[in-house]
Amino acid sequence: MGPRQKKIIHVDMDAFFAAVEERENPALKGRPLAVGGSPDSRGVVATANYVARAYGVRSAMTCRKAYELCPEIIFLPPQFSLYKEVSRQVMEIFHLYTPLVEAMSLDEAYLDVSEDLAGLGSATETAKEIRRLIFERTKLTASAGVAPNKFLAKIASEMNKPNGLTVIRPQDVSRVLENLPVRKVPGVGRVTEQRLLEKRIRTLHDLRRETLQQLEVWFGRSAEWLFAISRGEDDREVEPWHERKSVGAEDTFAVDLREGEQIKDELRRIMQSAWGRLKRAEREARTLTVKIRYANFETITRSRTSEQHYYGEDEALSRGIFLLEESLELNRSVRLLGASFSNLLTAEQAAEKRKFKRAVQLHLPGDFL
Ligand code: TTP
Ligand code: MG
Repeated sequence: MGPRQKKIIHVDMDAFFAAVEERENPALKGRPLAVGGSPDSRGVVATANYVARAYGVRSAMTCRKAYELCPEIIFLPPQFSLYKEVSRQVMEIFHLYTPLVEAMSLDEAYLDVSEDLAGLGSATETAKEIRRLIFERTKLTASAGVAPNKFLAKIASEMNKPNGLTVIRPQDVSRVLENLPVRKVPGVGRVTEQRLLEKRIRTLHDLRRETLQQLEVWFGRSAEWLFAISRGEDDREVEPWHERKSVGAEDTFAVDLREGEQIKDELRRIMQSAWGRLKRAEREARTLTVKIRYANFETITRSRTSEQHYYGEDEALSRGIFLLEESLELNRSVRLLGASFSNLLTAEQAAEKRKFKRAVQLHLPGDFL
């Protein structure tokens, strides 16, 4: 018997922030609307409703550009607490159908419904029921995709936006991928896209012509992923607890360190590297640990957990140096130093916070319409 056939649903709310605003003020319906800063500010559009999108207005576009494309556009300031509350309601609905829910952001999640826990008969029926219940409880629409894996489910949910349900059955996969631009593959950004285009690979169909060996020559470690995706294969699990336990860096020195200032400088450098990793992993941490190994291999670790908040870079650095000074025994030489962050913010929380920050950076002026 082959591996179990997975059934994944990807749900994504339609024009989320804008849709919530329309719901709160029905007079806005049918008018072009952007949530974000005003046209004379340097703010950007967090999202636009589908009326405004018809004019070409898009997320992350400057408000000035949005205004040029659509002079009648209405700009509204974001109300995050409201969006978060709606998000909470939507996530609660998902959990009625399966505990295997991986939230990607406030308005988007993957659900693994391979096992029909809700007893609705099929993944498609489950997706229908979820969309129905979201509308009933929030008066908002969501689009959903049903497919044998995450990648295809995400592609599916985008295929009939807004307010659509798309099912990709195993036998539909090659037809769906035929004309799919490589840019739609998670992990393929502008740079990789450009490199693929240079090899005259525009769609997943084009990509499929290449051997794994050839892709390895061109793309190194990304080759396997590209190869699998070009065949519509994706074995990533839905991970409700998607969590890395710790992120850190350490260094063993060529020559043992004896001098206090030098030890501090080295720790600072290691902490900066650990901090960089933490940020690249898009995590926040409440616990910081410093590790010291003396020349005789005796190793000590010291940690600090902040009860209230997540570390900022400066605070983490000075706290780390403090831990070092507190515990370092004088006149002993140091063979290794390390620093790590743990007690990390979950993927779900981190995604939520990221989106929040992106939109907060709009620096909203007071003159909203
Ligand atoms: P998306 O799901 O990407 O966009 P959307 O829900 O507005 O529209 P649709 O899914 O129908 O295409 O993002 C969800 C919310 O996240 C969006 O309403 C606003 C916020 N957001 C930003 O603040 N900045 C961004 O660059 C993006 C893409 C989204
Ligand atoms: Mg959305």
